[in-house]
Amino acid sequence: MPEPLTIAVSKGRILEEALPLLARAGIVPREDPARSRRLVLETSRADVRLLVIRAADVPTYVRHGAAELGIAGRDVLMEQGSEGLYEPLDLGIARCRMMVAGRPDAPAPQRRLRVATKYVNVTRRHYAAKGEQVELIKLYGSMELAPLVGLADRIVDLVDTGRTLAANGLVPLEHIADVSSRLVVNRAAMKVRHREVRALVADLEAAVAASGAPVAEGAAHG
Ligand code: PRT
Ligand code: MG
Repeated sequence: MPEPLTIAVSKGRILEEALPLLARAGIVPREDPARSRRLVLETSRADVRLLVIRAADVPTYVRHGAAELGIAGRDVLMEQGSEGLYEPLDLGIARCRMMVAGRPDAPAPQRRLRVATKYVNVTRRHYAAKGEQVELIKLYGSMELAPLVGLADRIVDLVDTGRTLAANGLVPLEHIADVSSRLVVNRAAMKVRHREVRALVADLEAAVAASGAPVAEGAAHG
């Protein structure tokens, strides 16, 4: 029996939506990942195990080959870059939009716009493309608070229903990107374990197709 293939996935909404897809590919964790404290989960397939880690850490594990595959939000991939990764499949799960948001009533400031976000790279590129110089404020969460307390004029965050923005008196102002979760594959594993990896990608592709979500991107990003 060769080493199992390892899929890195984050707890929370991505795992919740990934589990039905994985199940359709015959991959069911041996314990309930929502309850288990274990970070490495064996599955019903002896050739596949799961690593349960933080969303922002998934590309790192896969890039370094600690996991051959991973499931990562496009937001995280846009922010971190997809160096060392193939991105063979849009899983169509955990969908949302990355948006600029702010207070509806705020006058334009007489200084550089202050933008709070955890996506500083994406935000820098977004404003650079518009030819605007902004001051970036890096936060790790609860971005919606920043405009309320005068920390920032705008935020860049993920929006799904829009309820979080509305609850904090904010409105979406600009659309940056549509986000869903992507399957990523370590480039070296794609070569060295080509047959196993291709077979698993094909299983997941079939699972996505069966779920009625969009299928392959076909593209391999560098
Ligand atoms: O929670 P932790 O700090 O470990 O990490 P994380 O916050 O990155 O993880 P998690 O599980 O919250 O999100 C993981 C991934 O889910 C993200 O990287 C996205 O790819 C995807 N995703 C999809 C979302 C949302 N939809 C989403 N709505 N992630 C976060 N949100 C948040 C958003 O930041 C905002 O606070 O939900 C709020 C907005 O939701 P609405 O419905 O009120 O608009
Ligand atoms: Mg979170």
